[in-house]
Amino acid sequence: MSLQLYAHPFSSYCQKVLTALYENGTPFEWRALTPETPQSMRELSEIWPMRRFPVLVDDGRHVIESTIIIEYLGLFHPGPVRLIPEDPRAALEVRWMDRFFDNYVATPQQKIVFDAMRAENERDARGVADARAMLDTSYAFLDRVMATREWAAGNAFSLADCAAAPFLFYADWCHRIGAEFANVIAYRKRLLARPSFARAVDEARPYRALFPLGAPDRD
Ligand SMILES: N[C@@H](CCC(=O)N[C@@H](CS)C(=O)NCC(=O)O)C(=O)O
Repeated sequence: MSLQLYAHPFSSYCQKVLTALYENGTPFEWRALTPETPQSMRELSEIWPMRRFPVLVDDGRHVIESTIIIEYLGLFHPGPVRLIPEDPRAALEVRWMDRFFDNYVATPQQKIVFDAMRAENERDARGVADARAMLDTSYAFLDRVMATREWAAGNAFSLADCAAAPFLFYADWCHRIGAEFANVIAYRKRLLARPSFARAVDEARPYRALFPLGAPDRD
């Protein structure tokens, strides 16, 4: 099999790529970054010294960054579901919403999680407060966008929804989406019902104890 994915099932960025792979039933080999397979982490360090994941390897070619991996899959391993529209104008909206979810949902959400993993005396209270404020701003913005859309960039499921699914999933665990943002809550539910993302969530269930803030008893 030519495609190998270095990933951890509980990682949000990995779930973003897994959702894209499952959308198209694209076959790949797991290189799981779990304690049982330390060799995979050693290989990842050699491929990508930042040791961030996921990383895709295609017949020896290294593809890094979740968005680039999904773009790459669309170009070199396309399936029936087109996650980036052919029309460049429509694609621009998809790419913009993908950036929105990465920069303004995943980044503050990761800040809160990584802070909770630090020793008490190394925590950054101001940074976490800023991250929570950014999430509230993002929820409010997204609520207006989703008032007229089924999926993040319109009527078709896309790259932007692959990003939104895990990022809103964990953002809500870190900083609950307020009841006033009914469109965001409904969108998050639609994402959870999408079979590709539901599969990624199910595969990650055994790892919920790893969530540093304590995983809520839902989803
Ligand atoms: N910009 C990267 C972000 C990847 C990322 O932050 N992955 C997390 C897992 S969700 C990670 O590698 N964490 C390990 C670390 O920070 O050392 C992407 O889009 O792939």
